[in-house]
Amino acid sequence: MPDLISPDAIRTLFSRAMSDMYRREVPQYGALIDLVAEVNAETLAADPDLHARLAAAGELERLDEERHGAIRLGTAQELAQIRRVFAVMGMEPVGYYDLSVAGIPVHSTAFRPTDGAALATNPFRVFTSLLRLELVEDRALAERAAEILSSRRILTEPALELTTRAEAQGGLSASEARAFVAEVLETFRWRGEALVDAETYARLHDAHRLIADVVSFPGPHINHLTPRTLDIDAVQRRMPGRGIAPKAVIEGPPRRRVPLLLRQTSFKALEEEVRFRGASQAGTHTARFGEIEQRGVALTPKGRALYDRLLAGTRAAAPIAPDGTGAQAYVDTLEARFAAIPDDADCLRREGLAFVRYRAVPEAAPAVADSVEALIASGALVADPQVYEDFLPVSAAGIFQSNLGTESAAAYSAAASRAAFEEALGAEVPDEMALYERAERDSLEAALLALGRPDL
Ligand code: OOG
Ligand code: NI
Repeated sequence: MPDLISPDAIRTLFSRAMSDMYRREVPQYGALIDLVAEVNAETLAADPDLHARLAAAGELERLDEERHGAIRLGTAQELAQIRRVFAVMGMEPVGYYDLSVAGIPVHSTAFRPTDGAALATNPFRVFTSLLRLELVEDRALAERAAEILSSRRILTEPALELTTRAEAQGGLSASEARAFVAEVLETFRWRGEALVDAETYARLHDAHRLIADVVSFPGPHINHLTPRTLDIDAVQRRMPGRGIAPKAVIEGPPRRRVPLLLRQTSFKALEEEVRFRGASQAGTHTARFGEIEQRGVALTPKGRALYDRLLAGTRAAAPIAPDGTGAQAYVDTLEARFAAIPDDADCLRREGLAFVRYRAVPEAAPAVADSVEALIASGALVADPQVYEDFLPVSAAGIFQSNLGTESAAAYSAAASRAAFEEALGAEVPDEMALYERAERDSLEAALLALGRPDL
């Protein structure tokens, strides 16, 4: 039996290899990484409190490593295989996202680490979408697409073998892990060789650009990798200076002193050369793009309901035209409406709007304390905001739409189908809320124990 390395170490190898590959494939990604590193360093230098808070919560180490990617899969078999591959790296499916309401024929989950230690080591996540051919009206075209997809194999033989070995052994050795990462990288590499001829591509593209992107190529090329910034507004402002054109508005909540959930912005997909089957001349496809994110505190179901209501109200009151007209009015409306959520970490906790993670500072323990609140007031019990580790369906739809160029797409009438997604995956997708709840509860229990007050 070989010496096995941890799934966290394999995930870090993989996340770095993906980043290196994407840097070579999409030079603008490298420019964005450099810009984000610069803004993060400036933000930390200008805000010693933030620096101290992130350091104490163990969040500083993960910052430079932190990124998420996105892939789009064609079949249930592909999704089931990818689940096994990600499991080797300690990534589990979390959450169900229905994008059909925004006119995008997919449903999705996020593969990510779930326990606190693994998240602190490297929170690499992959937003993974599965094409829903049943939503395509042109049934003949849907059948043709299914046929094309049925013959492709997205994993190399060695990748499959090493996945099976990891399952049998309960992990991989260091050398096996290196081989595994190199093989799995092949699945996500961009290949300009289409599986289809130009005419089939055009028909798929006319049905939906996303369908052409999923079906026409040999595998699920990684379509973006997203670094985490501490100040998304600063990065957005400086992007044009680096030759990068961002979308009109930042998705998600407005700028706040205590950042909420997730804010994201992206730059448009690149036009890339493609060789279609049987064609003498190269064609083009727009596939890959760039994105940045700023992560804030995870909201409780109560906080999330408030967020969803305020966002929906803003979108109805101040819609943005596909050409970006109305962006400023939208931002103003968003900021005004979000005043309904307190912008103070302690208020958010006390009002049950945000999830926290507790830690003990025994040196500060008071002689007497008759409640959790008293311990918090004394400084012996600290409540750090829990980082939101997931995605937001409305934001994800906005990101899809801006890089697909389908801002005005009408919703599909079919309902969400979590059950069908779980069947394809071969597993249930846990609700993300349960994970934050458990982390809060477990951390409180451990901190009270450390303070000698398990009775509270
Ligand atoms: C995924 C778009 C969603 C996010 O960060 O919300 C996304 C895709 O375009 O495949 O990446
Ligand atoms: Ni993304």
